[in-house]
Amino acid sequence: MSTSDPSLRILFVWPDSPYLGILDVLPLGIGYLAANLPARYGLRLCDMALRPVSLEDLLAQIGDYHPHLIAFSTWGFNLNSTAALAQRIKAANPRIPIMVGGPEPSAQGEQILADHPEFDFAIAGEGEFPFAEFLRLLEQDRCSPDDLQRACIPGLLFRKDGRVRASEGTTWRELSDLKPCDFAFIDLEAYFSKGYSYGFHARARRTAPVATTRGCPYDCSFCSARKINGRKLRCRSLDSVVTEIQDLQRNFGVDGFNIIDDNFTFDIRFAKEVCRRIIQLDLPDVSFNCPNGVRLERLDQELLELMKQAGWDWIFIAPESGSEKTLRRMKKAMDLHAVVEKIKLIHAAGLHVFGFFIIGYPGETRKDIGMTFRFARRAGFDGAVFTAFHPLRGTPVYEELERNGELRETNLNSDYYEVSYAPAGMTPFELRCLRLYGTGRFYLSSLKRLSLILRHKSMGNILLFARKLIAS
Ligand code: B12
Ligand code: SF4
Repeated sequence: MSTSDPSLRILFVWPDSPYLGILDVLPLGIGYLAANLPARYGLRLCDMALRPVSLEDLLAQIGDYHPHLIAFSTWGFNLNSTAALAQRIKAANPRIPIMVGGPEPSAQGEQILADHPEFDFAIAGEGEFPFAEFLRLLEQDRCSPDDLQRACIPGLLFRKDGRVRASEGTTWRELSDLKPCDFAFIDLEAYFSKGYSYGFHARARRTAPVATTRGCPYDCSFCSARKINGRKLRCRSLDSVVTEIQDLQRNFGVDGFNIIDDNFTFDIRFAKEVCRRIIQLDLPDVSFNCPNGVRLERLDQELLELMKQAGWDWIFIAPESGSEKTLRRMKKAMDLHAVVEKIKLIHAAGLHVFGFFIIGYPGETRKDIGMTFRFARRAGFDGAVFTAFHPLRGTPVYEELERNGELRETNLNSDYYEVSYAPAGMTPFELRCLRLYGTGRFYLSSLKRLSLILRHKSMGNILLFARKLIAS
C-alpha cells in the first residue's frame, strides 16, 4: 500500500480495550478507509488489540515514521483508551494532528471535540469520502480553520476561534464505487492465527465479515446505527459482493461469512439475488450467518429457502422484548404474534432461529422482564441472548434519559455485558442476576435447545460469552 516517497504518511491506530478480549471486532473502518484512499499515500496501522504495543513503542513508531496525521478508529468501548493515547501522543508530538472517526464520534458529533482537546479533528458518519477530501487538503497544506470552513467536507468536525464547528451535509453516498475492506492491511491472517472467529457456523474455521448494504430506515430508539450509515438503504453491486466473497475464500481461506449489514433482508429482492449468486458460486463447505440479526418482517419462504441453500444454518432475529409496552417505548415496530408465525416459517425452511433480547429498558418493571423471558421460551427460539440495556450516546433514548436526569453514568464506555444502567426500582446487581436466571431457565427448560447449543462448533465463543455473563 505505501509508496517509497509518499506525499502523506498516515498512521492509523486501533487501540486495545478491556472490552476487546475475545477478538471479535476487527478494525474494519480502517480497512475500508485504506482501500479507498489514493495509492500515493503512505499508510501504516498500529493494531494494539492484535499485538500488544506499549506507549513507549507507539511513541517510538511515531518518531520513526513521522506521520502527517494520526487517525484513530473509535467505538464507545475504546474511547477511554483512544483519549488516553491521544493525550500522551499530543504531549510528545504537539505538531502532529490527531483525527478520530468511527461509531463513537459519529454518535457524539460536536461533543467529541468539546470533551476532548487532545483530538484535533473528527469525522462523523461514513469516512471514505470525507477522509479522502480532508487528506487532499492536508496534502496541500490547506487545513487552517478558514480553509476547512470553506471546503465544507461533510461530517468533518474542527475548531475555529475556540469553538467546535461542523460542516453541513451527510457523508452517505451510493456504494457503487466503494472498494471493499482491505483485509491484508488490517492483517486478517494474523487475526486468524490469534483465534479470531465470529458468528454461528457449524463447521467454519476462518470467518470474515462482509457488508452488502449500508443504512437502516427503522427508528429503534436505542440504536445509533443511523448516525453512522444513515436511514436510506444503499446496496453494493452484486458483482462486487460476489468478488469479495471469492477473494476472501481464495486469499484467506475464509469458509464462514458473516453478513454484517444492519438490515440485510430489508431489500428482500436484493437479498434473494445475493443468495442466488452465492448458490451459483457453488463454493464447497462454506457457511453464512447474519450475526447482527435481520428484520423478521422482511423474510418470506422463498428467501429463507434460498438462505438455507446458500449456506445459512441459523437466522438471527431481534424481537428485543416480550412486553408490548417496552416494544412501544423502543419504537421497535414489532408484532409479537408475527414473530411466532415467522419462527414457524424459519423452521419449515430447515433453519434454526436465535433471538436477541434486551432487559432493563427504561420504564421496565420485573413483570416486563418476566414477559420477555417467557416469550423467548415459548415462541420457538432455538437459542437466545439476554443483554442488559446499555444507553448509547447519540440515540433518542439516551437523550431522553439525559434530559430527565435519569442517567446514572457508571461505565458507558464499555460493552453490553457491563450493566451500566438499571430502570427505576431496580439495581444493576439485580439485573445481572435476572440475566443469569433468564438465560439459565431458557436453556435448561428445553433439552433440544441445550443439546443444540452444546453440540455447536462455535462452543469456544459460547463458553467465552458465558464466562463474560457470569464475571461481569
Ligand atoms: C457488525 C457490527 C458488530 C460486529 C463486529 C464488526 C467488526 N467490525 O468486526 C460484532 C457483532 C462483533 C459487534 C460487536 C459489538 N458492537 Co457492534 N456493530 C456492528 C455494526 C452493525 C457494523 C459495524 C461495522 O463493522 N461496520 C463496518 C465498518 C466499515 O464501519 P465503521 O467501523 O463504522 O467505519 C466507518 C465509519 O465509522 C468511519 N470510520 C471508522 N473509523 C474511522 C477512523 C477515521 C480516522 C475516520 C475518518 C473515519 C472512521 O468510516 C468507516 C467507513 O465508512 C454497527 C452498526 C453500524 N451500522 O455501524 C454496530 C455498532 C458499531 N456496534 C455497537 C456496539 C455497542 C457493539 C458492542 C459493544 C455490543 C456488545 N455486544 O457489547 C460489541 C463490541 C464489543 C465486543 N467486544 O463485543 C454500536 C456502537 C456504539 C458505539 N458508539 O460504540 C453500533 C453502532 C450498533 C448500535 N447498537 O448502535 N458489532
Ligand atoms: S436496531 Fe436494527 S432495525 Fe432498529 S434501527 Fe438499529 S439497525 Fe435498524
